Amino acid sequence: MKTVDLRGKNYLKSRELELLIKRSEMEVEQFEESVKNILKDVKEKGDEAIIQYTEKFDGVRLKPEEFLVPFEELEKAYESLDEDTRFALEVAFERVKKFHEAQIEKSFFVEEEGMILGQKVIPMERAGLYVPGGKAAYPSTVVMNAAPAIVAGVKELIICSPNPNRYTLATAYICGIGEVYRIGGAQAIGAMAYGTKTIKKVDKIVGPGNIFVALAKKNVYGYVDIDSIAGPSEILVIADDTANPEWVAADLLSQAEHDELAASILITTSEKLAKEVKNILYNRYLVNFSREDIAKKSLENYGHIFIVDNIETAIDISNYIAPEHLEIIIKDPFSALEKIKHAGAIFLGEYSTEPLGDYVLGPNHVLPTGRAARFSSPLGVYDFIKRSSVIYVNQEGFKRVEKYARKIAEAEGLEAHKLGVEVRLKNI
Ligand code: HSO
Ligand code: ZN
Repeated sequence: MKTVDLRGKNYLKSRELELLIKRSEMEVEQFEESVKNILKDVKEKGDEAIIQYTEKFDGVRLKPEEFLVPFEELEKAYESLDEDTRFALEVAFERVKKFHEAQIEKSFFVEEEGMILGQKVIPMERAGLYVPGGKAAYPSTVVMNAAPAIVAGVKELIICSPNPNRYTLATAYICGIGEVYRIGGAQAIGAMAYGTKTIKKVDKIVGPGNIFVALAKKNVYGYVDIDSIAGPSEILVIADDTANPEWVAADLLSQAEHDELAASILITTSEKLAKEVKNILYNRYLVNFSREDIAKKSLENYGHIFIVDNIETAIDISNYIAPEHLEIIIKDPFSALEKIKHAGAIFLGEYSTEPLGDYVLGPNHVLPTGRAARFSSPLGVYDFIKRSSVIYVNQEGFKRVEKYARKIAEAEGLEAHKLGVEVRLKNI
């Protein structure tokens, strides 16, 4: 973890900051070819291709009727969890759903003389949630992806996951998802996008995955909608001398433990805090730490402590980085809120630790990474709805605007457009 003193410097030009900004430019071309081939195969051969690739990559030969996890297995997984874990996941699901209810968008209609114009909000019919297999399968991510879809009114929600573990299955059960397929990788994305004999095509694919899954999602975009492509996690903590170094260090570590490429950044006005946080991280928390390897590499790769002259500078740098998670642990955190321009989630004050947000508070933990907070939002109900314009005009309304339409049709040289208006004019 690097400490960089930016006091009195042209901070936005610092080399370390540049390195952090460049972090999201991933090299992916090398896998593009093979992902495209897998997708093509799935499109052409359907279930047969799914069987082949599942055998090749996941080492299991499945019959099409074995793709679907029997409902009793979901029930069994649910019952296998200890009561406290089960309850915690149920509380999380309820809280996340409740929060997302505030995002529900209503249809609207405006009336003018002779016309009613509006917008009808309609949920997508069928969505697919990808859940990675193995260690990166988080039950909280199932909750965070499922809840907004359910609140939006998506009737058919399915999961694809290679070798789904019992947490994935139990959480599917808690979220009321009965259609879980034990397939993964680019082939699962292909199945959801194009449909096969066994797996019905979806309208939208969401959820995290490895590089193959991410590339496959990019490639099927247009056939179906997708969520954004998530990069490695990020936390940026802005803290002054009132912050507790143990708490700050723990929060930085909570991102570092996700991924070797995760970025944990502290920007502080306090030299003392900078020193203490680093000391606690390396001499206490990282000693005998279960995910020491990952966290250490992440801190070495992208861990930074920036010391700055004042909180305004800290906010300026944070806006430049546009972090996925931003914690503001200063004397009056609300005073900073107005100045924050780009961040996936903003945690205010010392008790608002990111893990609470990751799991139970309610706002979504699927957030824009790699500076995408400059132009995108947390996953939400709005990602699972679409809008249709509604148009009604009677003779009165027609008369009010018809001549303008005719004029524009003339300007565009579109004769039949003009005709559509003229044939009605004769009736008046
Ligand atoms: N912090 C992660 C989400 C997560 N944390 C899942 C624990 N489980 C990305 O926002
Ligand atoms: Zn997390």
